[in-house]
Amino acid sequence: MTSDLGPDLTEWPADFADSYRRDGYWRDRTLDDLLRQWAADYADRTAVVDGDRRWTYAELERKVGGLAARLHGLGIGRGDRVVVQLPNKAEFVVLCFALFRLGAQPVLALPAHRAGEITYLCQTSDAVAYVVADRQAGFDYRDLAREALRAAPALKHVLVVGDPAEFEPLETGAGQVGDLPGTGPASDIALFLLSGGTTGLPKLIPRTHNDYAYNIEASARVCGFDENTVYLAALPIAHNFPFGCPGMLGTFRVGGTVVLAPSPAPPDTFPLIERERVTVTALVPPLALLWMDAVKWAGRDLSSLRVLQVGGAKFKPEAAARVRSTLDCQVQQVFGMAEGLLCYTALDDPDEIVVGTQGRPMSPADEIRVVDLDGNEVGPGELGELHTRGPYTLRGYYRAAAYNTHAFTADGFYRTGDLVRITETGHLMVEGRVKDIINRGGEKISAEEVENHLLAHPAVRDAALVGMPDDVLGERTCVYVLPRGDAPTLPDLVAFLRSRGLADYKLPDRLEVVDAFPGTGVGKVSKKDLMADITAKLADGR
Ligand code: OOB
Repeated sequence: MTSDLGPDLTEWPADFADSYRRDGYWRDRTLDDLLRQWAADYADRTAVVDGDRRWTYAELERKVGGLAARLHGLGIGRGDRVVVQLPNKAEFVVLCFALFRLGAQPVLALPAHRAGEITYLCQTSDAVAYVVADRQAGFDYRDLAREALRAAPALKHVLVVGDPAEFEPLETGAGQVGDLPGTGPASDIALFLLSGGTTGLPKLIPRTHNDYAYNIEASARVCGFDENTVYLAALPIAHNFPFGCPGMLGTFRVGGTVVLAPSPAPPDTFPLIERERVTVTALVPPLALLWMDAVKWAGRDLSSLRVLQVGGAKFKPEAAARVRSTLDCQVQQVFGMAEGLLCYTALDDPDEIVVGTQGRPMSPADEIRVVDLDGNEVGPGELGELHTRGPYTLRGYYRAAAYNTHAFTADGFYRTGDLVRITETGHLMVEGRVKDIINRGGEKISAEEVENHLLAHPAVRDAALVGMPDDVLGERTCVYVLPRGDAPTLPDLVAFLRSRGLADYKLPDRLEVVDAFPGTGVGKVSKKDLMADITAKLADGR
């Protein structure tokens, strides 16, 4: 489909699609085909563990059939978007596959998202349904649903895991399996992931069945997953990393077991690792640091853990080097993005590579270029912006034709906005970025999005959000404000942003009130100077 804003899916050019098929990257099987295959191959093995619930592959497949029938009965079908905002619960797994079966497309929101993000997602995707849990971590998602219903006219159904209040319950047990219309071709969009987005609002990333099936298949292979893999989903499962890199889906691909953790905190995860004999999990760097400390006093047996994957933000070499001595397992660095490209260090790479680089592109068909400001390729070892294209990297964001013209090169490379260098061995080292995003411990914050909200505050004439160094999170946020009249305080701004429905992780950590912004000479704020300013203040202990 194409809206006024652009196509839903920017197809790969025919010659690329042909070669991806010919070379076996795309196999024209949908994610639903894969589930059916897994249910046949691994029927009695345990697929999912969620608290006391343990489902075999056959049970999972039956529940998917039941839920798909029920959703079909509600009128949800091929090409419909469904915004899914669930914690790491078994219902999430059934729901995703039920939607795949119907050819409906989950839009994977994070539990941290609030009205600002959710209403935007429902509106932009024309979602027909929104699925939430009743209450989680002290927050009532049904309130969010009420707001979304007011803001998004296309929204017909709100389905709730737990107490539905005035909405419909999401029941994964019942449902008569009847004839269903079928998923559609594997070249269709299977799901939407969210990008950090350099402009005001997050962009929707269409991932096709073909591209995502390859994503999980190749990831599982590179990461050595097999039927003995017990994967702990500790990060929010809707994120690409635990969802499919190789994550949950990569574990299913090989008949392993996925254990869902209610949170990544050691009191929630360590007992699960001990009880389920977890072999591998994925974390962002701040959580890896926390685990390395917590293991000393936790008194839990983590000896089953073989591999700790770390990615989402730069994992410093000093920290990476400590993983083995603290957690007694191997570390694997993962540099990935919801847009596609995945780089992994190999399990048999020498220490200096595992500790000092962010790995290598996982596919022989991944094309990468490192370019200078003029778009010319730089030499080996030199710093430049990473551009990439390949069989699982998008060619365009959803309904964003104008944005796509500069997010991609004319020949279809995605401009990642990441500054990297490539070592002689072909490994990438991520050194920074050119995009205006702050990476707060793996959570991506678009400076422009927060600034736009702040401009609506009566005491803010102008605002510039920058990252400031932080030992644990890598970066936190500092907002520079030119006041209008009396200067606002940080609590004022935080309360204001909350009232506008912004997720908590986007709230600024620090405020600096100034009477002028440093310029770049072309009328733009020099964020480089602001970052230097705040870095110097922090170094002075101010
Ligand atoms: C993952 O995906 P996103 O979409 O949340 O964020 C992508 C961005 C990258 O462009 C880069 O700026 C940063 O996150 N990033 C890293 C990194 N991994 C991601 N920066 C430095 N070192 C790393 N290892 O974050 C993501 C998706 C799939 C797997 C793993 C991470």
